[in-house]
Amino acid sequence: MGKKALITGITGQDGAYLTELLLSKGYEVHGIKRRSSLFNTDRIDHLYQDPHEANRNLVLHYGDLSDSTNLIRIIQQVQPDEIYNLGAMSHVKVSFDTPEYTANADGIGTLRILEAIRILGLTEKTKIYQASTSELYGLVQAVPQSETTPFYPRSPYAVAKMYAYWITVNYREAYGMFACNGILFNHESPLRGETFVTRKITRGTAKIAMGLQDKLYLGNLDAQRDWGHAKDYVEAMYLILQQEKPEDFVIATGVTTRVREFVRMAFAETGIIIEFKGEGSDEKGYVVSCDNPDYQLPVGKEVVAVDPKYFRPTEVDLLIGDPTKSQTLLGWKPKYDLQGLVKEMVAADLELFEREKLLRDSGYVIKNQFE
Ligand code: NDP
Ligand code: GDR
Repeated sequence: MGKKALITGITGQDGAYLTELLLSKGYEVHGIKRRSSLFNTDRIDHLYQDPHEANRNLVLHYGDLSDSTNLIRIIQQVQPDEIYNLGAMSHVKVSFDTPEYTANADGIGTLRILEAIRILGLTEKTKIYQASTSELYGLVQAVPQSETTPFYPRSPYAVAKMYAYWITVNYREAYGMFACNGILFNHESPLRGETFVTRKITRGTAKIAMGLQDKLYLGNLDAQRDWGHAKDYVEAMYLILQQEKPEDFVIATGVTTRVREFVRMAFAETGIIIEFKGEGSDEKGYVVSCDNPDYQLPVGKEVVAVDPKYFRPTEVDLLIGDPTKSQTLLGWKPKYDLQGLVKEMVAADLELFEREKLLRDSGYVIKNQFE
């Protein structure tokens, strides 16, 4: 019989790629989804199986990381071999607006899962993967950041994830549980949430090229991130739980890039070359040339501007990971580089907005897009 996995956050970017991966390996996958007033399963709809079908290998359960009773019930029912705890309020900027909720879901939520395993007597059976983050490094102490670099979290999100990191380590040491942290650096894809910077940029680029948006407003263009592809990173999650010994791993590409450069690369994918002028809040991006006959952007047009409302009260300036341990022990190596990632994301957003344009041209109303 195949293994059973339970994924919290199955409706998110990583949840969707991980579900595909585990199904392809013969797992029976169970996922926890939150009740919402609109359908929230877009990313996994292609994997959906009618609940009336026999022998389903993908099953969704309503639940929430803030509700222990529900977590205990689902874990008891499923008896998973592996739990991937990906559920979280995952937006760093939004965590400054909802700090208590973020602590509850991202910090205590992890404790609830660990306690559920203990209460149910599953400490020998169930392995757990905790979605830790490079945001733990926060204010730069040393680069590149590895498993031994000290933490200095810089947001309510990062502080909540720091609690989750240490409670995972503590349950491993105290109760001998197979509990591991994957300290993952930023990873993106066409499924990335629309308000994270890479997706905001690729969506904005596509809409500006197609004449559906005038300008892209961003925050700190100087921030440096180590960006990888989510598809590569869910492979690492899986590998971490297949090791002999439970350990924590940094997953990163080892290459860092500024937000400004990501913007340039995205526009270049559409044949539009831009340059930046000015500094700080006055910095702007202008069209230098446009060699794509489909897009009519005049040279000199201002397409990017800074809006300080996107600045964070405390920022993480530089992230660059050292993946030596994961490469050596897990044999993990990313298949995508940044150029390939940007190419795929821009292509997907161009296709998305071709469809939206068609709807708009046919008189349908397009939904509001909040950033
Ligand atoms: P997403 O924001 O795309 O997905 C988050 C998921 O968590 C969604 O399924 C969401 O449900 C669910 N969720 C949110 N709050 C709760 C809650 N209270 N109870 C149960 N589920 C909840 O994040 P990613 O897929 O990008 O990231 C996955 C995990 O990895 C997160 O924990 C994130 O913090 C962490 N991480 C991500 C990195 C990245 O670069 N992507 C890097 C390092 C760590 P809904 O769809 O209903 O909103
Ligand atoms: P991050 O990702 O905070 O690193 O967290 P995000 O894409 O939100 O920001 C990356 C950097 O870009 C700067 N930035 C902007 N960010 C957003 N969202 N919107 C803007 O307009 C904008 N302009 C500039 C930010 O200031 C920041 O420096 C992500 C999440 O997936 C976390 O859950 C995860 O833990 C970390 O990555 C690793």
